[in-house]
Amino acid sequence: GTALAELHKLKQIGCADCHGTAKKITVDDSEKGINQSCIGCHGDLDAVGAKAKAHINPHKSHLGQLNCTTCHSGHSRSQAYCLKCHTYDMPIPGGASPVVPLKLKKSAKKVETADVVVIGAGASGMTAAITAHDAGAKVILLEKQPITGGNSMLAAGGMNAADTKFQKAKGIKDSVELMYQDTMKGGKNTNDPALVRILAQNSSGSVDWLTSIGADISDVGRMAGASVYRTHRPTGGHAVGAHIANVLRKNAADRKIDVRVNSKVVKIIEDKQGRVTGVEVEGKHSGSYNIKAKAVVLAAGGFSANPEKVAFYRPEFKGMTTSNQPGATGDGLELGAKAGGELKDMKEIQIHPTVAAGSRILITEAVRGNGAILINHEGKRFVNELTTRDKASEAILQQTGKSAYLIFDEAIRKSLKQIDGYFHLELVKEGATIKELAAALKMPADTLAASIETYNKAVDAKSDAEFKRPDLPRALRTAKYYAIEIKPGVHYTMGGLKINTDTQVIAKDGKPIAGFYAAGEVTGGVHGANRLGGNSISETITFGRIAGANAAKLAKSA
Ligand code: MEZ
Repeated sequence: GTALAELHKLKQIGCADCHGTAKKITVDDSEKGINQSCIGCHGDLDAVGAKAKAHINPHKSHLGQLNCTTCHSGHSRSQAYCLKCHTYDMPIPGGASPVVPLKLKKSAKKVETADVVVIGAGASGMTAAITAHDAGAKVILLEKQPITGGNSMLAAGGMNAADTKFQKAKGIKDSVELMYQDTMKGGKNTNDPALVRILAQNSSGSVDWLTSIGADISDVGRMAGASVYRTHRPTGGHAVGAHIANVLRKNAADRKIDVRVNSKVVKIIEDKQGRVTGVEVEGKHSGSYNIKAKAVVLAAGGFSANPEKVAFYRPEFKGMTTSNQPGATGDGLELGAKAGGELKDMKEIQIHPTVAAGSRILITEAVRGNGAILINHEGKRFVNELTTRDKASEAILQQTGKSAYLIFDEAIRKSLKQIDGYFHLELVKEGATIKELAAALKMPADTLAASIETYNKAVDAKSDAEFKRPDLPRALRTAKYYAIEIKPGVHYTMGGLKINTDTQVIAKDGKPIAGFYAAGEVTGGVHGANRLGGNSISETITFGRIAGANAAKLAKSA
């Protein structure tokens, strides 16, 4: 194989064309300079994507604007980032090259300074960084992955918030108290009540904040375990995560916040009194360096994509697929624990009932929220589709093949834009009639037809006597009819670092660790034993804002 640098040379494109003419070639960890060279010749991701003919187009993906070097490497093997989760046939120039990493001369270990360092560039981290910056702090945001967005980028269904202007405009009656009660009940009352109060009280303000910085979350749907329509998402029912990640990225870029990808924090540094004073970073090209900071915000996410860690805490989940991005390995939890933080609820790992069988693609709960039903291989309904995730997953695992089908019709398809993506990914089976769909699924047609008929009558009667589904938004009567085979998969880790309502990390002695804040999935306590769908994005924005504001306040007072 030939590495990309060699392929360029064959076309008379020399080192200086990509790296400039400086005597000593240096590449920054985020590879910004080299990416500008790629774009200068080839055009940006959108321009290249527009030319591509592939059905699954890596230049036009849900990940948004990536660096070219996320997939293309000049001196070692290139590989589409998509293949870390998907199994498409996705050849890439330089993909067969031998791995001979270029040895760049690393400079002597340096020490930088910042007011606030944020670890992890998912929604919590980006929100904290933007908030701290807006409060006047000099911020450095560090991300170990080659792209920003974290797991938030994959969030599908929406963001829960109570008593918002969008609910009011739609005549939906909700309250902070009801969101609090639903969240506590969903978490089996093991949540930290003070944190749940903060989540519910600030949720509407967080929707306003996101809207004020350019997000569209005006559509409101319903998720399992919620008493009312409370899940905010983009108009038409597009996925929330990719949209929010793009808005946060743009806001960070517009403010010229120092965001560094390929930059892994390997240690949180403390002084003799146990006060957090900075971080040690391992940069992809620059090697090891330290950043001295007045406050550190840890927002490094959970560990659903770390099968060993999942199996350690929950042996029964061994071998299960995950819906998470590859960086969700839980290193942040270890960093926080080594810096003295107490871990709680580590065994509380959430299984999402509907991951497309044989894949890592989450089929959003919003499909059920908008009316889809769950049918087993024998053609029968078997559960209230809007029960909490733990109960729905348990019910699916008891069915033949430990899987089931999500069944919906054209009306449901049209009600939720995200569903188009599942067609694009060829996950959907269909039939012009229920009989045809049953044939495609090799399922007894009479049983399937009878199950759908019984369900439709329940919708007409506004009462589901069989399974007590609390919301029956649509009967399934509009051809075509569709099915996606789903299996439960590891989706979210409720446990993590103990924090207080100011997002300060709490040590084993029960006292806050000075200078150390945490927000998002790396923390434990907000969700108790079971998180409600839509509460994660809500948590990331609310607690990210609190962490950013408090870190900046501390930094400015120091
Ligand atoms: O919060 C979630 O995990 C969520 C809404 C997932 C989904 O099914 O879309």
